[in-house]
Amino acid sequence: MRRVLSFTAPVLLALAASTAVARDLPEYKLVIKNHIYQPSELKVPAGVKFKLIVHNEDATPEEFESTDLNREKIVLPNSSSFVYLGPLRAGHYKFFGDFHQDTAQGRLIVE
Ligand SMILES: [Cu+2]
Repeated sequence: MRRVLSFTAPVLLALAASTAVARDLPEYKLVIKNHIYQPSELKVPAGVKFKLIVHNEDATPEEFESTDLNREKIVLPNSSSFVYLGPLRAGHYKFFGDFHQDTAQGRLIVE
């Protein structure tokens, strides 16, 4: 019993800490409409971890994807999803909609 307690307590503390950090992160939002990202250029601060929410207003699924940012996330029709990003260095990071690459293109402007 004593061994179990000494093992689980640090794990629970770590979980509580990561939850608190995630809750306090700044949030930025992209909207997908007619298979186009709005805005197509999103400014975010350098050196900060943040939550990027992607809301899909279309009736078909999309996948937020970025090779530059090493992320891909399915966003169901009329739904939101999110990814955690950063801290990022200043620069431009392209993203796209994997299912509609002809039109769904954008970039993060990190400064
Ligand atoms: Cu993909």
